[in-house]
Amino acid sequence: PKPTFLHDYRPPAYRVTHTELSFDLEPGATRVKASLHLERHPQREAGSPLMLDGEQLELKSIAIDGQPLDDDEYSLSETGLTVHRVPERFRLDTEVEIAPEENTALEGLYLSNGMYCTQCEAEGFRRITFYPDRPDVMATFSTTVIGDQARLPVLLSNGNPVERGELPNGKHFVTWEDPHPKPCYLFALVGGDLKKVEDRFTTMSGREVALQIWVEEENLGKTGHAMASLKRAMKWDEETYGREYDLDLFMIVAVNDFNMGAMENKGLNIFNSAAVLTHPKTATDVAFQRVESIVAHEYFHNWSGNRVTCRDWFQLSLKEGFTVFRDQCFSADANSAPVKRIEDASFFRTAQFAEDAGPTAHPVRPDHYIEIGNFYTLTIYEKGAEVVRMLCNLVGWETFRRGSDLYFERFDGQAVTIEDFVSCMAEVSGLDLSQFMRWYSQAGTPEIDAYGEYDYANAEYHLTLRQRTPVTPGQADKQPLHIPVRMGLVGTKSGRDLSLNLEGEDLGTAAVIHLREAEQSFVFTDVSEAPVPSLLRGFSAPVQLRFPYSREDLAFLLANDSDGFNRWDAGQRLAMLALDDLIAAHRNGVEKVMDPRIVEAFRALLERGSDDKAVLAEMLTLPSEAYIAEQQPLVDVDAIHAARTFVKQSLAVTLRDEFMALFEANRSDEPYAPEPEQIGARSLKNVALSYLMAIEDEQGIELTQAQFDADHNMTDVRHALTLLTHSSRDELADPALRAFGEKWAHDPLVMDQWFSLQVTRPQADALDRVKFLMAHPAFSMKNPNNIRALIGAFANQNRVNFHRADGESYRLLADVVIELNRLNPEVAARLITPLTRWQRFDEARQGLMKGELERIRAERLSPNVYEVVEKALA
Ligand code: B3K
Ligand code: ZN
Repeated sequence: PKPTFLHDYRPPAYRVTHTELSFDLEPGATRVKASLHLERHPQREAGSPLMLDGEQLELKSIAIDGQPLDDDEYSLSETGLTVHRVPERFRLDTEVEIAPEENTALEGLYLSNGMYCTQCEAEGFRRITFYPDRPDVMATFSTTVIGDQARLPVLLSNGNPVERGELPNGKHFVTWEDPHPKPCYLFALVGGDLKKVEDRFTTMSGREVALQIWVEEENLGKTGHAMASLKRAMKWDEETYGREYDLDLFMIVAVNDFNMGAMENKGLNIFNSAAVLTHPKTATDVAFQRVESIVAHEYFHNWSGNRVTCRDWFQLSLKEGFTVFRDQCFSADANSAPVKRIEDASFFRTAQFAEDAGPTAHPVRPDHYIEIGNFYTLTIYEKGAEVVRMLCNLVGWETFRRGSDLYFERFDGQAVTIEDFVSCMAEVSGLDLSQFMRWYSQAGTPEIDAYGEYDYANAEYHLTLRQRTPVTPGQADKQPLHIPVRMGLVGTKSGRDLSLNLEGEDLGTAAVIHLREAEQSFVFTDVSEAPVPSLLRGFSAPVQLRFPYSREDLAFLLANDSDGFNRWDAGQRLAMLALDDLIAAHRNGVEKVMDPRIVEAFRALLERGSDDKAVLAEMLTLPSEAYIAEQQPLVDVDAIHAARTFVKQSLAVTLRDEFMALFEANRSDEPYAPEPEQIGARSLKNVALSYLMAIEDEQGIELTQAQFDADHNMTDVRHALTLLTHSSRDELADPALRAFGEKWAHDPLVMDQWFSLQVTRPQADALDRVKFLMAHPAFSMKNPNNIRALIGAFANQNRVNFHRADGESYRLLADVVIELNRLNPEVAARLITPLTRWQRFDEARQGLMKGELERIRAERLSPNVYEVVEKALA
């Protein structure tokens, strides 16, 4: 496979102005007829051949302007079709046969649980018909879907239904028209036996929109939250961005087999059922919140992605970074804003930092790829969102909104670039954003080393920031970035934010300073008392910040920082210092001793309480093993696990009564609602319970068992079952697991949770459980949710067992990847991730991990898996 390069971009030789499709969904012989209205691109020379993408298609007929082509007038290859000579404007008619029944890659047209559905982004449409499968070709679509009336009573596509009728042999058809020009990656089709839930939304200009969620009959009772989220998202986008929906119908369809969360096809979003279905008895608070944010994300794409789309796939973050930023702000408004920021930043610092430090690191706008399907990454999505957030913070919300209006107005109906977006922001703000653009081209996490000194005699505070971006594959030279650092100086006497006077300018008590040089000093004057600096408030830039804080400084910030995010971060940093010592002690075989300052800081937190329970729950949660590992020079999974367990147990022993009181104070029999107040209380109660279970406190065990038995809602039941399963009390866990597994055997989304919580248990039998559960009737290698819940959860969340010294877990993962490479390359490539991080481990594990990567490399590989493995072994 050969890479595609950004610098090779050229507009297409021919564009499609209108596309007519007709699908005959016949088992074993699905036929697709396409009529493409084509014309030469004005910027391209006359006489170019017409090249269309196409894979796994059997061509049945081809004609230009009604004239069938002779065999020597075109040629076919594995990847497409070339017509050697074509007119300036013409109609191309083709007919192909495809095999959705055999499509296990879940790209193009495939079957999920007996229903036909599509996934075309990024390059799936070429598995449906011959077409210029690139986002800068935008056409209106008219689609007729034909199917068996009994088996496929519902036939959907983009836009509005304009005609329907009966056909011979028990078939029927529906014709759909989508008036908005779109790239083919936004095409969608669904055919199946589905039922709908319907609602309405009146737009800001008074138009009525019908909202439909289509599901299998047994799931009709699980759509309420998605529908409510959709309506909130529509309203929010009108109020916040002035964006109105543009069709009379908006549909969501839930399917069980889906490679990702969901897809923003025009007017017909297709969702992984895990990202749309909820019920208090089957979905946790986390799942409810995930559904809310994904429904919103896909809806927001209607403007940021569909109306204004990407010129080429290198610009993917143009739509994804912006849309993630939009969904993050939506969720922050709908829930607790500080806790949303803590969750996002904490996930980012764990997972995106790791990606940026590994062999697959790439810029927010990559400059080459082999398989674009490998670039739906945390860097494109989450780092892309952080970059947009920085832009917003740099220019201020009102100006950002004007820039966004300008962008949508100027580029409506076009396929554009990241420069086009940033230039709108530069234009409305008057700022020079040229240095800022480096955020898009430079990979790697910038590191900032900060030093501060208080000059008593002159009442000055001197802050020095030094930035450096580490080398990443293919990028040896790094330039300084433009980094906004939001900060305050917290007076050690008053505990208050001091006024910031920087070079004669009064910045109030909180400000953003701009780091542009490799090293820069900032002198604050009239600093009335010795301060502790609070830096990078709200995680104002996606960087790793180091400052030589003492434990007293951190305990002070934890208690006094006016910025909620940095209060949380101070607690995390404090815990990290203690964990570092304990990891070293474990490695050196020295007795572990708990730092009393940590215990006191936690006691203070518990005594003080908080208005925002969800924030307090975050503050009481220790850094994850994955995050701790990210902060270590060499990852020792056993030492990390032992150290973290030790801290947790020490806190639980000393603060046992406090945790018990916290648990009691936050239980409730109220009917379940996925609302911020309730979610916060449940988190806090469940965090308390997990401390009690860390020491297997007898009363704690009883409470856990009772919480499981009470069966009040899935958040509580799952948490209790997880605590039992991860404890040493198999005599309690086993019957509970059995009862749960039997009760929910019919519900795939609950069975996925049952898989995950078992394979993440720390006990040494976890790998055996993985193997055992892979043979369970509810598990299928063809279902991506099953793969993620069982194999993915084990490899990414059970660090001690995945990194077993005998390498048996690496072997299992490689076996699964090899099998999936044939079945579903996109999911296979993603599953390799933990093996690509071999550099971070000791030599023995490095050898074992590389050995497995080499074993994978020896197979006949899909481009997806090939690209990842090559990078990992480079
Ligand atoms: N745009 C889709 C992702 C498609 C991934 C294809 N391999 C979902 C989203 O970001 O909204
Ligand atoms: Zn998206």
